[in-house]
Amino acid sequence: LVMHSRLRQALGRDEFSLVYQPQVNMRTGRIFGAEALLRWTPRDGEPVGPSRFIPVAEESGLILPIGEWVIHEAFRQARRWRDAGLSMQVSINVSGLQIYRSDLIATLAAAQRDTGVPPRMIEVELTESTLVEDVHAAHEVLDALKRAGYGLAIDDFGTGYSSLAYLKRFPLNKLKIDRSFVTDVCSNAEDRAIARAIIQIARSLNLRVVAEGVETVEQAALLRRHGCHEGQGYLFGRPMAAQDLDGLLEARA
Ligand code: G
Ligand code: G
Ligand code: NA
Ligand code: MN
Repeated sequence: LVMHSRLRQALGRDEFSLVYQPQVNMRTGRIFGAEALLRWTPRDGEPVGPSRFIPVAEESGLILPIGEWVIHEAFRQARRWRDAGLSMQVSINVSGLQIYRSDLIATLAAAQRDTGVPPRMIEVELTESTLVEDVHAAHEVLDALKRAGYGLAIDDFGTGYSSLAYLKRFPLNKLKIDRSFVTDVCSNAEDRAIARAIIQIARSLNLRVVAEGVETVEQAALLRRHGCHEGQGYLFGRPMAAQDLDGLLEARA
């Protein structure tokens, strides 16, 4: 309850920010994009982690205005990278409420108009559980996203309650292998089998596949050997302020 009322004021007090975690091509090592991750630092307090405040924002509906701010801010950053001559795709996390209780397409279109960033530079990340809440409604929104030219990634793949049928039905571009399968991918045969199976499903459906939570060169090498296209994790970079990522991009250029 206390957090709820503090969250309600947070947008007006400018307490949110986005950090960006690099995503790399496993073969070339090139940073081609970044996932935008929301941070909340109340003026009069310590930073609050998203795993604590996002559930509260979702239950209260505050995720709708907050999510709208995230979309506009992510587009503005994509625009800055574009103006700097950098080709960076920006991934945006979207909650179920934004799909089912708001006009996500209109919000994206407004941010697109404001910034001039082409939709192909933006990717929307959704979880499996979000998709299966209302398959019919999700389908309409996802088809519209696809028609508008946005990328579509399934986050935390393999952890939700879902059927493989939606892989065929929904217009997806990418699967993100959940970190829980990556952490022990080198030492645990079951995790390795699951990671390989996800990579194979993705590749045979012509989807891109990215491994989350890559922390070691051994994990990266194994996943690359099994055909994983992309990686994200502390090995390549932590979630960081955009200007710090700029430094990383310059150092690599
Ligand atoms: O870095 P990390 O602690 O940021 O992320 C924790 C969780 O919060 C992840 O599951 C991530 O998907 C989620 N998350 C981060 N930023 C956003 C956001 O802008 N919107 C939504 N809906 N979820 C987010
Ligand atoms: O959207 P998603 O649920 O995938 O959020 C990603 C979460 O994973 C964020 O909280 C981010 O900070 C965290 N994360 C990203 N890379 C790593 C990593 O290499 N190791 C660990 N332990 N966590 C990571
Ligand atoms: Na995500
Ligand atoms: Mn994830």
